[in-house]
Amino acid sequence: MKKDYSRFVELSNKGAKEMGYADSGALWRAKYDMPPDEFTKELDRLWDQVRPLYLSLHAYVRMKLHEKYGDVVPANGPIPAHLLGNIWAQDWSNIYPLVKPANADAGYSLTDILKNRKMDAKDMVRTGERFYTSLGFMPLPRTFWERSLFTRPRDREVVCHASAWDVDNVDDLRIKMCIEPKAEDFTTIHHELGHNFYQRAYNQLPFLFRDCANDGFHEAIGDTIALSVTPEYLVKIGFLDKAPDASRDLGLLMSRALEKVAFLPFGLLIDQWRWKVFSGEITPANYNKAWWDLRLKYQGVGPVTARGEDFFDPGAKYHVPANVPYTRYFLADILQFQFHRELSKIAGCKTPLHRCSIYDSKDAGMRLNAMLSLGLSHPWQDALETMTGSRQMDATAIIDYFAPLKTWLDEQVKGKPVGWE
Ligand code: X8Z
Ligand code: ZN
Repeated sequence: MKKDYSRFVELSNKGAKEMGYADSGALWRAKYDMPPDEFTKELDRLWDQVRPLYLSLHAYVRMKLHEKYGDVVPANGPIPAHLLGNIWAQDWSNIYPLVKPANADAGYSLTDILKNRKMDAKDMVRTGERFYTSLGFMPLPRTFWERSLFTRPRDREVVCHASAWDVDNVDDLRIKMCIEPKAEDFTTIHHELGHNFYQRAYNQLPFLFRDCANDGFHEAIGDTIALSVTPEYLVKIGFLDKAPDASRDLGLLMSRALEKVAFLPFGLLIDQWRWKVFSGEITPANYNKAWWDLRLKYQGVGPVTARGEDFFDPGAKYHVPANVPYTRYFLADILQFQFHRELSKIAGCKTPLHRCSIYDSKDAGMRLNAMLSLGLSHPWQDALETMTGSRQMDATAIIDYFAPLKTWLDEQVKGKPVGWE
Protein backbone atom coordinates (compact mmCIF):
# COMPACT_ATOMS: atom_id res chain seq x y z
CA MET A 1 0.00 0.00 0.00
CA LYS A 2 2.93 2.33 0.69
CA LYS A 3 3.79 2.74 -2.98
CA ASP A 4 0.18 3.34 -3.94
CA TYR A 5 -0.17 5.83 -1.13
CA SER A 6 2.86 7.89 -2.15
CA ARG A 7 1.56 7.99 -5.73
CA PHE A 8 -1.80 9.04 -4.42
CA VAL A 9 -0.14 11.87 -2.47
CA GLU A 10 1.47 13.15 -5.68
CA LEU A 11 -1.81 13.11 -7.58
CA SER A 12 -3.75 14.66 -4.75
CA ASN A 13 -1.23 17.49 -4.42
CA LYS A 14 -1.38 18.10 -8.15
CA GLY A 15 -5.11 18.69 -7.86
CA ALA A 16 -4.73 20.93 -4.80
CA LYS A 17 -2.10 23.03 -6.58
CA GLU A 18 -4.33 23.44 -9.60
CA MET A 19 -6.91 24.84 -7.20
CA GLY A 20 -4.41 27.37 -5.87
CA TYR A 21 -3.31 25.66 -2.65
CA ALA A 22 0.26 24.84 -1.67
CA ASP A 23 -0.67 21.16 -1.18
CA SER A 24 -3.59 18.97 -0.08
CA GLY A 25 -2.93 19.63 3.60
CA ALA A 26 -3.28 23.37 3.02
CA LEU A 27 -6.53 22.70 1.17
CA TRP A 28 -7.86 20.75 4.15
CA ARG A 29 -6.81 23.42 6.63
CA ALA A 30 -8.53 26.12 4.58
CA LYS A 31 -11.99 24.86 5.52
CA TYR A 32 -12.28 26.47 8.94
CA ASP A 33 -13.38 30.05 8.31
CA MET A 34 -10.02 31.42 9.45
CA PRO A 35 -6.52 31.68 8.00
CA PRO A 36 -5.00 28.17 7.91
CA ASP A 37 -2.11 29.17 10.19
CA GLU A 38 -4.51 30.50 12.76
CA PHE A 39 -6.36 27.20 12.66
CA THR A 40 -3.12 25.33 13.38
CA LYS A 41 -2.60 27.63 16.38
CA GLU A 42 -6.12 26.87 17.58
CA LEU A 43 -5.31 23.17 17.55
CA ASP A 44 -2.15 23.79 19.57
CA ARG A 45 -4.11 25.89 22.04
CA LEU A 46 -6.77 23.20 22.50
CA TRP A 47 -4.16 20.46 22.83
CA ASP A 48 -2.29 22.48 25.47
CA GLN A 49 -5.57 22.81 27.37
CA VAL A 50 -6.28 19.08 27.47
CA ARG A 51 -2.76 17.66 27.63
CA PRO A 52 -2.52 17.68 31.45
CA LEU A 53 -5.71 15.61 31.62
CA TYR A 54 -4.31 13.14 29.10
CA LEU A 55 -1.01 12.95 30.97
CA SER A 56 -2.80 12.05 34.20
CA LEU A 57 -4.75 9.27 32.51
CA HIS A 58 -1.64 8.02 30.70
CA ALA A 59 0.43 7.93 33.90
CA TYR A 60 -2.27 6.05 35.80
CA VAL A 61 -2.94 3.52 33.04
CA ARG A 62 0.80 2.95 32.61
CA MET A 63 1.17 2.33 36.33
CA LYS A 64 -1.65 -0.24 36.29
CA LEU A 65 -0.27 -1.96 33.18
CA HIS A 66 3.19 -2.01 34.77
CA GLU A 67 1.70 -3.72 37.82
CA LYS A 68 0.12 -6.35 35.61
CA TYR A 69 2.74 -6.95 32.92
CA GLY A 70 5.97 -5.95 34.66
CA ASP A 71 8.86 -4.34 32.83
CA VAL A 72 7.37 -4.82 29.35
CA VAL A 73 5.63 -1.63 30.42
CA PRO A 74 8.33 0.83 31.49
CA ALA A 75 7.59 2.76 34.68
CA ASN A 76 8.37 6.09 33.05
CA GLY A 77 8.48 5.50 29.28
CA PRO A 78 5.95 5.05 26.50
CA ILE A 79 3.20 2.44 26.87
CA PRO A 80 3.46 -0.44 24.38
CA ALA A 81 0.55 0.34 22.07
CA HIS A 82 -0.63 -3.26 21.80
CA LEU A 83 -1.57 -3.40 25.50
CA LEU A 84 -4.24 -0.72 25.32
CA GLY A 85 -7.06 -2.93 24.12
CA ASN A 86 -7.50 -1.48 20.65
CA ILE A 87 -5.54 -2.14 17.50
CA TRP A 88 -4.81 1.56 17.00
CA ALA A 89 -4.62 2.38 20.75
CA GLN A 90 -7.19 5.11 20.04
CA ASP A 91 -9.89 3.97 22.47
CA TRP A 92 -8.85 2.21 25.67
CA SER A 93 -12.32 1.15 26.86
CA ASN A 94 -11.48 -2.52 26.54
CA ILE A 95 -8.95 -2.38 29.37
CA TYR A 96 -11.51 -0.91 31.77
CA PRO A 97 -11.50 -4.14 33.85
CA LEU A 98 -7.74 -3.71 34.37
CA VAL A 99 -7.82 -0.09 35.46
CA LYS A 100 -11.21 0.38 37.08
CA PRO A 101 -11.22 2.11 40.46
CA ALA A 102 -11.73 -0.39 43.28
CA ASN A 103 -15.27 -0.23 44.77
CA ALA A 104 -16.42 2.39 42.28
CA ASP A 105 -17.34 0.17 39.37
CA ALA A 106 -20.69 1.20 37.88
CA GLY A 107 -21.80 -2.39 38.25
CA TYR A 108 -23.54 -2.95 34.93
CA SER A 109 -22.38 -3.76 31.43
CA LEU A 110 -24.32 -2.24 28.54
CA THR A 111 -23.00 -5.02 26.32
CA ASP A 112 -24.53 -7.63 28.65
CA ILE A 113 -27.81 -5.71 28.72
CA LEU A 114 -27.99 -5.62 24.91
CA LYS A 115 -27.18 -9.32 24.72
CA ASN A 116 -29.61 -10.35 27.47
CA ARG A 117 -32.40 -8.38 25.85
CA LYS A 118 -31.55 -10.15 22.57
CA MET A 119 -31.44 -6.81 20.78
CA ASP A 120 -30.80 -7.23 17.09
CA ALA A 121 -29.18 -4.56 14.94
CA LYS A 122 -32.46 -2.89 14.00
CA ASP A 123 -33.65 -2.83 17.60
CA MET A 124 -30.48 -1.00 18.55
CA VAL A 125 -30.91 1.55 15.75
CA ARG A 126 -34.58 2.04 16.69
CA THR A 127 -33.50 2.79 20.24
CA GLY A 128 -31.01 5.35 18.93
CA GLU A 129 -33.65 6.90 16.69
CA ARG A 130 -36.03 7.21 19.65
CA PHE A 131 -33.49 9.39 21.42
CA TYR A 132 -33.59 11.86 18.55
CA THR A 133 -37.38 11.79 18.24
CA SER A 134 -37.60 12.42 22.02
CA LEU A 135 -35.85 15.73 21.31
CA GLY A 136 -38.47 16.65 18.73
CA PHE A 137 -36.81 15.43 15.52
CA MET A 138 -38.97 13.66 12.92
CA PRO A 139 -38.57 9.88 12.70
CA LEU A 140 -36.26 8.63 9.94
CA PRO A 141 -37.93 7.93 6.57
CA ARG A 142 -39.15 4.44 5.65
CA THR A 143 -36.39 4.22 3.03
CA PHE A 144 -33.77 4.51 5.78
CA TRP A 145 -34.92 1.15 7.12
CA GLU A 146 -35.13 -0.41 3.67
CA ARG A 147 -31.85 0.81 2.23
CA SER A 148 -29.41 0.90 5.14
CA LEU A 149 -26.95 -1.90 5.78
CA PHE A 150 -27.08 -2.89 9.46
CA THR A 151 -25.28 -6.23 9.56
CA ARG A 152 -22.34 -7.88 7.86
CA PRO A 153 -23.63 -9.65 4.73
CA ARG A 154 -22.76 -13.33 4.57
CA ASP A 155 -22.29 -13.50 0.82
CA ARG A 156 -19.86 -10.66 0.05
CA GLU A 157 -17.15 -8.37 1.31
CA VAL A 158 -18.24 -4.91 2.42
CA VAL A 159 -16.47 -2.01 4.12
CA CYS A 160 -17.72 -2.39 7.68
CA HIS A 161 -16.22 0.89 8.94
CA ALA A 162 -19.39 2.72 9.98
CA SER A 163 -20.64 5.57 7.83
CA ALA A 164 -23.77 7.67 7.28
CA TRP A 165 -25.10 8.75 3.92
CA ASP A 166 -27.41 11.31 2.41
CA VAL A 167 -27.69 9.89 -1.08
CA ASP A 168 -29.93 12.52 -2.69
CA ASN A 169 -29.04 15.46 -0.42
CA VAL A 170 -32.67 15.54 0.72
CA ASP A 171 -33.99 12.55 2.63
CA ASP A 172 -32.50 9.37 1.21
CA LEU A 173 -30.68 8.90 4.50
CA ARG A 174 -28.87 5.65 5.24
CA ILE A 175 -26.24 4.13 7.46
CA LYS A 176 -23.81 1.40 6.57
CA MET A 177 -22.47 -0.49 9.53
CA CYS A 178 -21.93 -4.06 10.72
CA ILE A 179 -23.73 -3.89 14.05
CA GLU A 180 -23.13 -6.36 16.86
CA PRO A 181 -24.81 -6.32 20.26
CA LYS A 182 -22.16 -4.43 22.18
CA ALA A 183 -21.87 -1.09 23.94
CA GLU A 184 -19.31 0.28 21.48
CA ASP A 185 -21.67 -0.29 18.55
CA PHE A 186 -24.57 1.25 20.46
CA THR A 187 -22.44 4.39 20.82
CA THR A 188 -21.47 4.32 17.15
CA ILE A 189 -25.14 4.06 16.12
CA HIS A 190 -25.83 7.33 17.94
CA HIS A 191 -22.76 8.79 16.22
CA GLU A 192 -23.94 7.82 12.74
CA LEU A 193 -27.52 8.93 13.37
CA GLY A 194 -26.11 12.31 14.38
CA HIS A 195 -24.81 12.62 10.82
CA ASN A 196 -28.21 11.69 9.37
CA PHE A 197 -30.20 14.09 11.56
CA TYR A 198 -27.73 16.88 10.74
CA GLN A 199 -28.06 16.09 7.02
CA ARG A 200 -31.82 16.34 7.23
CA ALA A 201 -31.75 19.54 9.29
CA TYR A 202 -29.97 21.41 6.49
CA ASN A 203 -31.73 19.85 3.49
CA GLN A 204 -33.97 22.90 2.92
CA LEU A 205 -31.06 25.26 2.35
CA PRO A 206 -29.68 26.27 -1.04
CA PHE A 207 -27.65 23.36 -2.35
CA LEU A 208 -24.20 24.76 -1.56
CA PHE A 209 -25.13 25.30 2.09
CA ARG A 210 -26.25 21.70 2.62
CA ASP A 211 -23.26 20.81 4.71
CA CYS A 212 -22.02 21.17 8.26
CA ALA A 213 -20.59 24.30 9.94
CA ASN A 214 -17.25 22.52 9.86
CA ASP A 215 -16.44 18.83 9.78
CA GLY A 216 -15.80 18.74 13.54
CA PHE A 217 -19.45 19.70 14.04
CA HIS A 218 -20.66 16.82 11.89
CA GLU A 219 -18.65 14.38 13.98
CA ALA A 220 -19.71 15.92 17.29
CA ILE A 221 -23.52 15.72 17.04
CA GLY A 222 -24.06 12.01 17.53
CA ASP A 223 -21.36 11.88 20.17
CA THR A 224 -23.13 14.67 22.05
CA ILE A 225 -26.24 12.51 22.10
CA ALA A 226 -24.23 9.47 23.19
CA LEU A 227 -22.96 11.46 26.20
CA SER A 228 -26.61 11.43 27.30
CA VAL A 229 -26.63 7.63 27.43
CA THR A 230 -26.26 7.76 31.20
CA PRO A 231 -27.36 5.18 33.79
CA GLU A 232 -30.37 7.39 34.51
CA TYR A 233 -31.31 7.28 30.83
CA LEU A 234 -30.92 3.49 30.76
CA VAL A 235 -33.34 3.30 33.70
CA LYS A 236 -35.81 5.53 31.85
CA ILE A 237 -35.88 3.27 28.79
CA GLY A 238 -36.13 0.14 30.92
CA PHE A 239 -32.62 -1.20 30.31
CA LEU A 240 -31.60 -0.92 33.94
CA ASP A 241 -33.61 -1.27 37.15
CA LYS A 242 -31.75 1.23 39.22
CA ALA A 243 -28.98 3.74 38.53
CA PRO A 244 -25.78 3.30 40.55
CA ASP A 245 -25.37 5.91 43.29
CA ALA A 246 -22.77 8.69 43.38
CA SER A 247 -20.18 6.39 44.97
CA ARG A 248 -19.87 4.82 41.49
CA ASP A 249 -19.08 8.08 39.72
CA LEU A 250 -15.37 7.41 39.37
CA GLY A 251 -16.06 4.15 37.54
CA LEU A 252 -18.43 5.89 35.15
CA LEU A 253 -15.96 8.70 34.54
CA MET A 254 -13.09 6.27 34.07
CA SER A 255 -14.97 4.34 31.47
CA ARG A 256 -15.80 7.55 29.56
CA ALA A 257 -12.22 8.81 29.89
CA LEU A 258 -10.82 5.63 28.38
CA GLU A 259 -12.92 6.45 25.34
CA LYS A 260 -12.78 10.25 25.15
CA VAL A 261 -9.59 11.38 26.88
CA ALA A 262 -7.45 8.56 25.48
CA PHE A 263 -8.63 9.54 22.01
CA LEU A 264 -7.49 13.20 22.12
CA PRO A 265 -3.84 12.83 21.01
CA PHE A 266 -4.76 10.16 18.48
CA GLY A 267 -7.37 12.46 16.97
CA LEU A 268 -4.70 15.06 16.51
CA LEU A 269 -1.73 13.09 15.29
CA ILE A 270 -3.16 11.42 12.17
CA ASP A 271 -3.29 14.70 10.28
CA GLN A 272 -0.10 16.03 11.87
CA TRP A 273 1.41 13.12 9.97
CA ARG A 274 -0.62 13.57 6.80
CA TRP A 275 -0.11 17.34 6.56
CA LYS A 276 3.64 16.80 6.62
CA VAL A 277 3.32 14.00 4.08
CA PHE A 278 1.38 16.29 1.75
CA SER A 279 3.86 19.16 2.26
CA GLY A 280 6.81 16.88 1.54
CA GLU A 281 8.36 17.30 4.98
CA ILE A 282 7.77 13.60 5.54
CA THR A 283 8.89 11.51 2.56
CA PRO A 284 8.16 7.87 1.65
CA ALA A 285 11.65 7.06 2.96
CA ASN A 286 10.57 7.96 6.49
CA TYR A 287 6.80 7.46 6.46
CA ASN A 288 6.86 4.90 9.25
CA LYS A 289 9.52 6.51 11.40
CA ALA A 290 7.67 9.83 11.31
CA TRP A 291 4.46 8.00 12.18
CA TRP A 292 5.91 6.41 15.30
CA ASP A 293 7.67 9.67 16.25
CA LEU A 294 4.26 11.32 16.37
CA ARG A 295 2.71 8.39 18.22
CA LEU A 296 5.40 8.89 20.84
CA LYS A 297 5.18 12.67 20.93
CA TYR A 298 1.40 12.94 21.29
CA GLN A 299 0.20 9.62 22.69
CA GLY A 300 3.25 8.43 24.57
CA VAL A 301 2.92 4.96 23.05
CA GLY A 302 5.44 2.81 21.22
CA PRO A 303 5.50 -0.29 18.99
CA VAL A 304 6.07 -3.69 20.53
CA THR A 305 9.10 -4.30 18.28
CA ALA A 306 11.03 -2.02 15.95
CA ARG A 307 9.01 -1.00 12.89
CA GLY A 308 11.13 -0.30 9.83
CA GLU A 309 10.15 1.30 6.56
CA ASP A 310 9.08 -2.08 5.18
CA PHE A 311 5.96 -1.50 7.20
CA PHE A 312 3.39 1.15 6.46
CA ASP A 313 1.56 1.35 9.77
CA PRO A 314 -0.52 4.48 9.01
CA GLY A 315 -2.17 2.45 6.24
CA ALA A 316 -3.83 0.28 8.88
CA LYS A 317 -6.04 3.18 9.91
CA TYR A 318 -9.11 3.28 7.67
CA HIS A 319 -9.09 7.03 7.14
CA VAL A 320 -5.59 7.09 5.64
CA PRO A 321 -6.20 4.92 2.56
CA ALA A 322 -9.82 6.15 2.42
CA ASN A 323 -8.46 9.72 2.50
CA VAL A 324 -10.88 10.97 5.15
CA PRO A 325 -9.47 13.96 7.07
CA TYR A 326 -9.09 13.18 10.77
CA THR A 327 -8.64 16.45 12.69
CA ARG A 328 -12.44 16.58 12.67
CA TYR A 329 -12.55 13.88 15.35
CA PHE A 330 -10.20 15.80 17.61
CA LEU A 331 -12.39 18.88 17.24
CA ALA A 332 -15.49 16.78 17.85
CA ASP A 333 -13.99 15.37 21.03
CA ILE A 334 -13.74 18.92 22.38
CA LEU A 335 -16.95 20.31 20.88
CA GLN A 336 -19.26 17.52 22.08
CA PHE A 337 -18.54 18.41 25.70
CA GLN A 338 -19.21 22.09 24.95
CA PHE A 339 -22.53 21.11 23.34
CA HIS A 340 -23.40 18.72 26.15
CA ARG A 341 -22.68 21.33 28.82
CA GLU A 342 -24.97 23.82 27.13
CA LEU A 343 -27.79 21.41 26.29
CA SER A 344 -27.70 20.02 29.84
CA LYS A 345 -28.28 23.52 31.14
CA ILE A 346 -31.24 23.95 28.79
CA ALA A 347 -32.62 20.55 29.78
CA GLY A 348 -32.55 21.75 33.38
CA CYS A 349 -30.10 19.19 34.74
CA LYS A 350 -29.12 19.67 38.34
CA THR A 351 -26.78 16.67 38.37
CA PRO A 352 -23.08 16.58 37.49
CA LEU A 353 -22.64 16.63 33.70
CA HIS A 354 -21.74 12.96 33.41
CA ARG A 355 -25.11 12.06 34.99
CA CYS A 356 -27.16 14.41 32.83
CA SER A 357 -29.22 13.08 29.93
CA ILE A 358 -31.02 15.49 27.64
CA TYR A 359 -33.43 12.67 26.64
CA ASP A 360 -36.98 13.96 26.14
CA SER A 361 -36.00 17.63 26.39
CA LYS A 362 -37.76 19.44 23.56
CA ASP A 363 -36.01 22.67 24.60
CA ALA A 364 -32.59 21.09 24.17
CA GLY A 365 -33.76 19.64 20.85
CA MET A 366 -34.86 23.06 19.63
CA ARG A 367 -31.51 24.59 20.48
CA LEU A 368 -29.69 21.76 18.77
CA ASN A 369 -31.85 22.10 15.70
CA ALA A 370 -31.25 25.86 15.59
CA MET A 371 -27.57 25.12 15.09
CA LEU A 372 -27.98 22.15 12.74
CA SER A 373 -30.38 23.93 10.43
CA LEU A 374 -27.81 26.67 9.75
CA GLY A 375 -25.86 24.11 7.75
CA LEU A 376 -22.96 25.78 6.02
CA SER A 377 -24.84 29.05 5.50
CA HIS A 378 -22.80 30.79 8.22
CA PRO A 379 -19.23 30.55 9.49
CA TRP A 380 -18.89 27.85 12.15
CA GLN A 381 -18.32 30.53 14.78
CA ASP A 382 -21.93 31.67 14.25
CA ALA A 383 -23.19 28.11 14.57
CA LEU A 384 -21.24 27.66 17.79
CA GLU A 385 -22.61 30.93 19.12
CA THR A 386 -26.17 29.85 18.27
CA MET A 387 -25.63 26.71 20.30
CA THR A 388 -23.45 27.89 23.20
CA GLY A 389 -23.28 31.68 23.18
CA SER A 390 -19.55 31.45 22.58
CA ARG A 391 -17.63 31.85 19.32
CA GLN A 392 -14.59 29.91 20.49
CA MET A 393 -13.90 26.23 20.78
CA ASP A 394 -13.30 25.70 24.45
CA ALA A 395 -11.77 22.67 26.15
CA THR A 396 -12.87 23.75 29.62
CA ALA A 397 -16.05 21.73 29.08
CA ILE A 398 -14.23 18.41 28.72
CA ILE A 399 -11.84 19.41 31.52
CA ASP A 400 -14.69 20.27 33.91
CA TYR A 401 -16.53 17.07 33.02
CA PHE A 402 -13.56 14.94 34.03
CA ALA A 403 -12.34 17.14 36.91
CA PRO A 404 -13.25 14.68 39.71
CA LEU A 405 -11.48 11.88 37.84
CA LYS A 406 -8.40 14.04 37.25
CA THR A 407 -8.12 14.74 40.98
CA TRP A 408 -8.40 11.04 41.71
CA LEU A 409 -5.90 10.03 39.00
CA ASP A 410 -3.37 12.52 40.34
CA GLU A 411 -3.71 11.05 43.83
CA GLN A 412 -3.12 7.54 42.46
CA VAL A 413 0.08 8.49 40.65
CA LYS A 414 1.45 10.69 43.43
CA GLY A 415 5.22 10.21 43.55
CA LYS A 416 5.15 8.21 40.31
CA PRO A 417 6.45 9.46 36.99
CA VAL A 418 4.17 11.42 34.70
CA GLY A 419 4.99 11.82 30.99
CA TRP A 420 7.57 9.89 29.01
CA GLU A 421 10.43 12.16 27.96
O1 X8Z B 1 -14.65 6.95 11.72
C1 X8Z B 1 -15.37 7.20 12.67
C2 X8Z B 1 -16.89 7.06 12.53
C3 X8Z B 1 -17.37 7.33 11.18
S1 X8Z B 1 -17.38 9.02 10.78
C4 X8Z B 1 -17.30 5.65 12.88
N1 X8Z B 1 -14.84 7.54 13.87
C5 X8Z B 1 -13.39 7.65 14.08
C6 X8Z B 1 -12.70 6.31 14.02
O2 X8Z B 1 -13.40 5.28 14.05
O3 X8Z B 1 -11.48 6.26 13.94
C7 X8Z B 1 -15.59 7.89 15.08
C8 X8Z B 1 -14.56 8.12 16.14
C9 X8Z B 1 -13.24 8.27 15.43
ZN1 ZN C 1 -18.67 10.25 11.85
